[in-house]
Amino acid sequence: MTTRRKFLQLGTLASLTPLTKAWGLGKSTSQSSKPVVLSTWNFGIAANVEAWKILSTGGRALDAVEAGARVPEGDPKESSVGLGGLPDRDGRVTLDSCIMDEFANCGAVACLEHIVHPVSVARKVMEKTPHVFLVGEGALRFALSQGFKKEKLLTKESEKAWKEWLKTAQYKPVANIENHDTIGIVALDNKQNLSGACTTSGMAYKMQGRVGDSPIIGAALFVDNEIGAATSTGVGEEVIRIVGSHLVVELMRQGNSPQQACEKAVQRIVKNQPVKSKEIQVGFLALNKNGEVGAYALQKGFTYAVYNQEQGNVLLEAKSYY
Ligand code: SD4
Repeated sequence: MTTRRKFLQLGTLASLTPLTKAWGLGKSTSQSSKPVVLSTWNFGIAANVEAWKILSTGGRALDAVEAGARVPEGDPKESSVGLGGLPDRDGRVTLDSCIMDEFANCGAVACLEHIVHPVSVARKVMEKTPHVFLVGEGALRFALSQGFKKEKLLTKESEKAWKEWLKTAQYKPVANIENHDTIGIVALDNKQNLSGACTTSGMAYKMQGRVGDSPIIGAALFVDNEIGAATSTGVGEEVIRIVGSHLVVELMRQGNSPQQACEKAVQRIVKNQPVKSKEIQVGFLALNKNGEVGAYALQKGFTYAVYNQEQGNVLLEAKSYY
């Protein structure tokens, strides 16, 4: 797993660039830098590379975000997304994912087991069913009917970590910011269309059946093609309480820059949870129609990757409230 500690050693992989300089954050410039893609955490760099192959050749943002999310999903070394994700307290790897396009079409799955690429199942829900959201056994059955293969997602490493955890079985549903990471990815394509996707294995050792923000449209992901797109990571319960990504997009609609919108959403969490917010991590990413980006988190250490033509693929650290 690439931890945020290792992020500090990633100098050769991607340059750390001061946010305000590189991305014009906070400016109300109409200067367009499309296409652009941004993704959460260090694995955002690799996710962006796949997304960029599509965006840079004139492809659709929807295809780009799906391709990007599939990267950490399929990486057994990432213990927080798909294959190799840390299990719930009963040893079951259950995945949550959603996707949304420029027409407000959306699809989602939650508590999905045995499928390496839940984002692609979410897309099938969006495209092949009259529904938005399938969960558990029904989601699995649907995935299998669409040709997805049933696989074992619990790797030796994850099983070992789970067995170690079982010795004390201490569960604090607060951020231990090393025990969960989610791929959230939003993109703007050449035609100026926006899309986004989000996938996670959720909080490690969660209660069976627990679902966080990641598959919930409006919470961990929202796209409004007139305005912008947003995604979140961190303790999902706090994001759900403020319907975070929808809030960020609506704040942009009111005239806030992506950066201001992310900051106001995080401040809302602090206002709701003045004590708890000191101990947990939540981060937001936002992208508007002009290709401007924003990022903000409760705590230090929220990294994300941005890729566009001018800057290439850069790993940045978001500013934080604390
Ligand atoms: C969840 N938001 O299940 C996810 C976890 C996460 O970084 O984002 N971790 O609550």
